[in-house]
Amino acid sequence: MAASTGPSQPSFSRLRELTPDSDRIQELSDAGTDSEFEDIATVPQYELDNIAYFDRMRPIIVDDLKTETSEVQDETLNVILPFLEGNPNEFPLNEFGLPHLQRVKHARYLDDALGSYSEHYVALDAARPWVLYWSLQALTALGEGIGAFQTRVVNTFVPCQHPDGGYGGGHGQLPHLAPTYAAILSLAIAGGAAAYESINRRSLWHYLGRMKQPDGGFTMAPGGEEDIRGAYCAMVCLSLLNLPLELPADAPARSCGMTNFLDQLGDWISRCQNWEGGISATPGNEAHGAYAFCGLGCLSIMGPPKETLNRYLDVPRLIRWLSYRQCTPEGGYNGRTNKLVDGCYSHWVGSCWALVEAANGTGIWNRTALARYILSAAQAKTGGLIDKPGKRADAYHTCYNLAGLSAVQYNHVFDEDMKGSVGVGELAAPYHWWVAGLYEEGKIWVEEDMVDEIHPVFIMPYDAVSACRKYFEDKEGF
Ligand code: FPP
Ligand code: K
Ligand code: ZN
Repeated sequence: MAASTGPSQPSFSRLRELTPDSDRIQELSDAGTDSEFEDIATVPQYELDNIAYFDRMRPIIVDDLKTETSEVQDETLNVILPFLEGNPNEFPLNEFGLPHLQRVKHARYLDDALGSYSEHYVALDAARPWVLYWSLQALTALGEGIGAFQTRVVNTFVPCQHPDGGYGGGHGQLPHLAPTYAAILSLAIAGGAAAYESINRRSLWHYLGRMKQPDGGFTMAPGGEEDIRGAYCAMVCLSLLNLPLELPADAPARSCGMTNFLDQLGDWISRCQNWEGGISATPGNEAHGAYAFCGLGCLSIMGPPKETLNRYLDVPRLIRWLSYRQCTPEGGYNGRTNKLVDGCYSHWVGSCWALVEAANGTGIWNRTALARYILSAAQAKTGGLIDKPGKRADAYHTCYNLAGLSAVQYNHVFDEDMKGSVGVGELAAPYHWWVAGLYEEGKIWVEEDMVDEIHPVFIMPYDAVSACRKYFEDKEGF
């Protein structure tokens, strides 16, 4: 190999430069060049046992080109590493040396999140249905009963429902598919006939019909943006509420010859997979973890993942892109190429794996490292979960970190032949999932750090999913 044109040799100088503990990094570096695991004397035993060697060290090969991107990545690593290697929050540790899940603090944080807000939060008004969904879902993930909120949830959403169908953020606000999705999930989590019956399914069906576009996708609002969130949100509503797949007579897409909500939808999703292998908001855009989950969720509602994912996506290229989202040594995920780790992608990317595994059996993810990021770096000292150390907790990051932790802890399987009392009729594929057991290999949590199982397509409790669908399967007409 000609030295002048070959790849540059690994240089450890920048590793030292980045760290306050240069001795430790020197040790890791020496061990790296010699491949001598035993030399890493300062690494606690739990890490040696459970966290793969290369997953706990700084990058060996560092590009000498400095850019804004590389600098912010370096700064971020310096903020995060102390949380992976130590315990700055002084949380009680489990037997693997990682912080316990701070269940009591998180539950208290979520109770607060469901309370009153000062006028400073006015910008959040249109997202009120989301705050309810994130908080309720996160509470159920922590195993907390939400029965006490049932009536309040119904009362909150009644005035958000628009007379022409769908939900807005509050009384008098225009409907939009995002708050509609959050409202339907919240009502389904709350459960019970009062919650279910509060939903005007007929007007919602018409509303969804107005979102269907001639190219197969869905807009988020009348005349609004068409993106893959729309496709996922529409499929979630149609399936959970057991609405007819036939387009309503007044759906504008009928004038282009469409008759069914699924017309051209798979092909439209297919066009959202880009050259990176990931999935973007709309055809031709940058792939992003949140949109990847929407795409996979949508396809997993349209039919068995083995059929739909393999028919409409290049699954091996998708797997490659998803696996590249896991950051080393952070352990958590980023949402897109060359961006920063963030706890919410524990779900947006982490929850893709169950769906991909159902499609071709292959998940390339380090569950141990993801759990380490969530427990060590994504728990706020005073409760709630976060993007990364230094950020404030919010209901969104609390919900999706916990959903990611659940994805890590359970093995979900799709069973084509599953027979049950629920899951007859249209869009019935998502009622064929069950939890086959716990993930054990390399686990670094104990019982106390377990969250509840979460339905891999809807991101809410399994029993709330089947109870809602069953209610509307048993009901005649709208
Ligand atoms: C980039 O933000 C993030 C996006 C462009 C996508 C956000 C979309 C969702 C969270 C999905 C919503 C899903 C439904 C079901 C409505 P950023 O640039 O701040 O973050 P990044 O640097 O991590 O990409
Ligand atoms: K982000
Ligand atoms: Zn985030």
